[in-house]
Amino acid sequence: MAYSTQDILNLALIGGAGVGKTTVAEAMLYKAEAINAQGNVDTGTTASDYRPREKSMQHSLVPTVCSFDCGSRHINLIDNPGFPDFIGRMLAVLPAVESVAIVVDANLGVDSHTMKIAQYASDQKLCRMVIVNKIDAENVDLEAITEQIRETLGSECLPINLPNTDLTDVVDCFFENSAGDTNFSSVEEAHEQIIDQIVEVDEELMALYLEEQELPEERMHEVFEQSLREGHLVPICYTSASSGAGIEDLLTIMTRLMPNPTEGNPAQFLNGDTGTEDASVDLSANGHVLGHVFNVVEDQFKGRMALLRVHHGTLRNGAQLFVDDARKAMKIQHLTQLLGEQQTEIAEAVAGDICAIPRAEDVKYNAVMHDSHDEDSVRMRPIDLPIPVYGLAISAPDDSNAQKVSEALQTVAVEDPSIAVEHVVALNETVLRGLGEMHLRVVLEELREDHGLPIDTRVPAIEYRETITTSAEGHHRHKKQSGGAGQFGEVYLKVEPMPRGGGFVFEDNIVGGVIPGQFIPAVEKGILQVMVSGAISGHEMQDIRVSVYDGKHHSVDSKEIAFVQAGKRAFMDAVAKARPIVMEPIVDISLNVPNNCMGDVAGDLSSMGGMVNGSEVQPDNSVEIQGQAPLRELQTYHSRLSSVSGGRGTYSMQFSHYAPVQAQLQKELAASFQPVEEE
Ligand SMILES: Nc1nc2c(ncn2[C@@H]2O[C@H](COP(=O)(O)OP(=O)(O)OP(=O)(O)O)[C@@H](O)[C@H]2O)c(=O)[nH]1
Ligand SMILES: [Mg+2]
Repeated sequence: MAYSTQDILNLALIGGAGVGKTTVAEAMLYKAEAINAQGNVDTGTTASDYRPREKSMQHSLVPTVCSFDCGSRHINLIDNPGFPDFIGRMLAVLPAVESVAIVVDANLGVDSHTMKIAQYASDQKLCRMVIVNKIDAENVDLEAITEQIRETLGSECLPINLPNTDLTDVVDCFFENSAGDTNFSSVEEAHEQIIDQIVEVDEELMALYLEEQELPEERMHEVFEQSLREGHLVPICYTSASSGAGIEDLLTIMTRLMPNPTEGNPAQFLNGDTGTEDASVDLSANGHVLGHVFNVVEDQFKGRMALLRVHHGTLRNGAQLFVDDARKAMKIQHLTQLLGEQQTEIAEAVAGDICAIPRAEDVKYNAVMHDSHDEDSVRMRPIDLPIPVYGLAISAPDDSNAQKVSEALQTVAVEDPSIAVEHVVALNETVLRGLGEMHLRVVLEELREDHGLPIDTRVPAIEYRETITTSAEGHHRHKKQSGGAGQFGEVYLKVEPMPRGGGFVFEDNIVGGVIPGQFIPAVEKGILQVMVSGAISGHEMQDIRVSVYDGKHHSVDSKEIAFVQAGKRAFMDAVAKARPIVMEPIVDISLNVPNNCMGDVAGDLSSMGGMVNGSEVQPDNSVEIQGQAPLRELQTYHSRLSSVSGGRGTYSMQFSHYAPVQAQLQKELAASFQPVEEE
């Protein structure tokens, strides 16, 4: 079907694990006749969960694009993983869509994870709808769940259809105002609530409505879209993806009401080398091509495929595109549209569309692809992705595989924005970091099984940091006379603590050239050596301002090496007087545990020097706990939580901040530190 920007609907299914996103996607694809038979997650036959590991785990692990036509619309539906550990993968696709459907399990309602991701969608200014799925399940109380959705996600959530009395179908409350007995509330009440809500975004229309008690038909669509855009209306609809109830109505709502790319809020691009200036992109199908890579998929046989959302212009097969600020263009060949695993080559993708670019070896997640150097500095406004902290030190058991393991790790990091691979030089350790135990387990399984790589793991060393807590002055005179030429350099400096995140600031406050300008970089170099290797415990230093304000030089003996040494020693002298401390990473941890072990889990957390900041009983009688604890104690938390919760607890964590370690630990770290002396 030929389609234009106005026909496109980009929508991401988001929500917790197991709520039925993949099954809803499957039911929609089947209803729209995009697939011949409705598959099932339990038998591993869905279009979306096609990867072997998704089939064996019966959970989605990677976002999957399913593009299909329905009526006059071209729908790009993105099914996402629901596990909190994979939240980074889900968040990364949000800049590609105008709308999200938050899927809620009719049995369980909204939990804190769902609230969190719904908040992300709202912060991204995406149009939202809610799908209450599994209405066929036993003993569901849909009225109570609807109330809970409105309490947790906002009173702007309003039913746009209602389940019928025996929950085998739904009754439309918006288009036809059709008759039919409903499970709760009434068609008239739901209809009126929606109309009352949408007229609020337009004062003139509101006045007209109050006068005539009716809305002009031709204005209805426009105010509905405005309400979605402003987050003033979040329609709720009901489905049973397994029985098919409500699926046809869901498709009708999506095709008739959910925004096309020009009706949603525009993606937020930045321009300029500083990355602060807004760059508006107007979705015109003419002119320069500009797209954003929201996901990258590695296939060990087919290579890397970049998933691109076109934001401007029309991308044609064979076009030449620049990747970010690269000078050389890459030729786009085999432009593709995806329906799960199925790939269909297409001739072009218009502004607003989502497509895939195979053999995109040099393209990374978040790249901007464009066909004119005018757009070299355009970037997507960064989304606030969680910082991965759960780490495992990785090594190959033998040297022959070391290179392959290292390459495979880089590949994994390209696919998932919440995976970080870092080489800690000081410890000579390669550390793979993710959001939790399951996250890394899945990634390591992929490496071991799919790539056939033997990989050893162990608990990584903690990356402590050093800083100072007060201002102090330091001085060093470096003087050396060894046979012929001598070395001379003298430095006076002052150190000051900076707020967390301040990094390192170096100020040259020398007057009268007492240290000649050409030696200042040498002084800074000496100081940086200590900043990197640490002064008291062998860990990197941070949040320090250094001002070099006096010194001496010698016309013959002053040389770079002398000022490096003088800078280094003067800095160490100042740090020693500035009450240095060692800090450790503290993480935010979210736990879900059975209610009856809440006390044990909280007690265990506090025995590790952590604390509970809040807890909430969930509809399934589990408890969500939010807390903080030192990463040092959480490195092997998986087995610990497993024993306290009888194997039924789950958790994920992300970096929060650095905090001082206790005095005893600082003493131990300092005692085991042996600075390398070089003169
Ligand atoms: N009774 C009932 N079961 C359903 C329904 N929809 C899905 N399920 C079942 O619920 C389980 C989870 O469904 P999925 O579609 O995999 O859920 P998901 O949200 O994609 O889960 P993740 O991929 O882990 O995020 C499967 O066993 C489905 O068969 C429904 O409407 N009614
Ligand atoms: Mg799924």
